[in-house]
Amino acid sequence: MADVSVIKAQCQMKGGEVNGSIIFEQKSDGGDTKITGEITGLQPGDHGFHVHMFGDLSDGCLSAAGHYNPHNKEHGGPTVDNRHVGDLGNITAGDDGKATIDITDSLVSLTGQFSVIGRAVVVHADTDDLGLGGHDDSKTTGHAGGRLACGVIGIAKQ
Ligand SMILES: [Cu+2]
Ligand SMILES: [Zn+2]
Repeated sequence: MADVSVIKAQCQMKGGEVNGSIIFEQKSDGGDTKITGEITGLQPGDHGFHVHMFGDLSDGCLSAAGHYNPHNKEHGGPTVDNRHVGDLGNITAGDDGKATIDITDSLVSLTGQFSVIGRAVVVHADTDDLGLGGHDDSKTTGHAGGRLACGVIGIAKQ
């Protein structure tokens, strides 16, 4: 039997005013991934928070393209079955513009065929409506608006 270790990845979010640091941790034999960290410089309130397809920031956060969606699902909230793998819902900034992130997710993985390592995290200007808002883009982006900051998920020291 192989030893079970913890896989650790990190993401530095950069966007001018908005910056942050996120840590991902998962056991090497799979299971839930813990996502923790902090983003500062936000407007108070909820902001969409997703893993996007590409770790390509050559054209800023735009070249990260759409939400990471290897199973061809609709956009949704983190607790429903019909969601993109990258759909982590919202993070909430306080009056000081700081959002503390503490998410446990069953689909975001650091290992296997659908690993998110090398992909990008994006935080948005607006609230993710979790697919329920009835806007043209609710079922694709959660109507979360512009991209404030992004970063590539990279392997961290274990
Ligand atoms: Cu996004
Ligand atoms: Zn999505």
